[in-house]
Amino acid sequence: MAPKKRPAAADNGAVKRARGQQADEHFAAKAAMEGPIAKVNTLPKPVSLPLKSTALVCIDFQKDFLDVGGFGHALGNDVTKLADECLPGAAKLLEAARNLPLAAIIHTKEAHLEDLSDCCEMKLSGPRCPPEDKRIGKVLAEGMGRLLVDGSPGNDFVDVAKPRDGEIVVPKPGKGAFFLTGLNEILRAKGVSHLIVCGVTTEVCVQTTMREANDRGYECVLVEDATASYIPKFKAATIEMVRSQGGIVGYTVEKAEDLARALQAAV
Ligand code: TIU
Repeated sequence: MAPKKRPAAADNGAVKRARGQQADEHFAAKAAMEGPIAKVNTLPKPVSLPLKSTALVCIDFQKDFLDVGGFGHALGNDVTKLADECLPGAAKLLEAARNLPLAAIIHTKEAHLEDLSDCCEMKLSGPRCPPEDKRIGKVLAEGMGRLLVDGSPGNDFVDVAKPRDGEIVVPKPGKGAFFLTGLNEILRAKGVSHLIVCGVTTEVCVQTTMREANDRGYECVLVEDATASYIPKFKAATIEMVRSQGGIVGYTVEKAEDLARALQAAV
């Protein structure tokens, strides 16, 4: 008897509709053709960054991840080495970006509503959660307030990476900054094609966001000394992954200082 043929996925109406959506409604803007263009010594090959369509994206530089008594600590991590590893680099990027004609400076924060209605059950109380008193919405250390809850002192940005007037803050309920946030619409409205990416933690929110961005057509540059992980070998692995296979997720640059100099040289 001839084996039964499985219907091709494309026969399924829903799949067809999803595939047929106008892709360019979701894609990054085209790279700016006019204005300064920085040549940056990235890996796996050099990248050209058109300043007018490049945004700096700072991911989750929050006390919840960098300070004792925050969410990262509640998960059982040693959080004490993160700040020294990535904040000096982040400060250099922010200082440079604030003096350049970039398209935007974006700060994301992993932050849930006070009633936790935007926190899925799995993240709130699922089997992979820490013990009950260390979960999202609980207080681990008095001065920090409720873990990962918007408006709590511990959910705020660390001083070095605090947003300034005119910069965009994007609260997000997930690890990726594109999920349930409107970030894509913000970037598209500002004509962004390229992202300079820094933040914590490298293999969690940073990598997830870069993968989301890459699928939407944003060219991403990850800045190695402006990102950090609780688990150093995961940071190293992420950097290698991003630039493997010809740059499957994007580009990497070792030093914020070198990137800042290349941006400044272009104007
Ligand atoms: N746990 C961990 O490494 N990170 C997170 O939960 N969030 C971010 O990376 N921001």
